[in-house]
Amino acid sequence: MRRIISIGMVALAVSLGAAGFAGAMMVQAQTMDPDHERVIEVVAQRFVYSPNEILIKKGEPVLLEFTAIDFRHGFKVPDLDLRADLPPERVTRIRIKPENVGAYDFLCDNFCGSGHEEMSGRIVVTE
Ligand SMILES: [Cu+2]
Repeated sequence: MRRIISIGMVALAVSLGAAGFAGAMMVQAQTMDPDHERVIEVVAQRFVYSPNEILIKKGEPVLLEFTAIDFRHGFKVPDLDLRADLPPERVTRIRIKPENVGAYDFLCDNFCGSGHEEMSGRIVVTE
């Protein structure tokens, strides 16, 4: 009788422990998610951004890391009210977290040569 009770207690302790562990994992996953930025590296050079299409989920925090190869290109997203210079000597970081679904064109707004007008791309935000 005593043995059965003690085995029962162990089983209860083990199941409570497992539940506690699973709970801790879920809490950790939930608390980590909102701050977890996805890093997207973008290279800017005459007269192209690569990638030139950037896919983001609505509400997803993203860190754009720009490396300009050959010129102080610009990065402008008129509809998101964003712009930055991209000096070639360092990485330029821009954080975005788009809250609305849509396609947002971006372009180079520092004149960089005869193909400058073609230097563009778009951010596509999906549900
Ligand atoms: Cu440019």
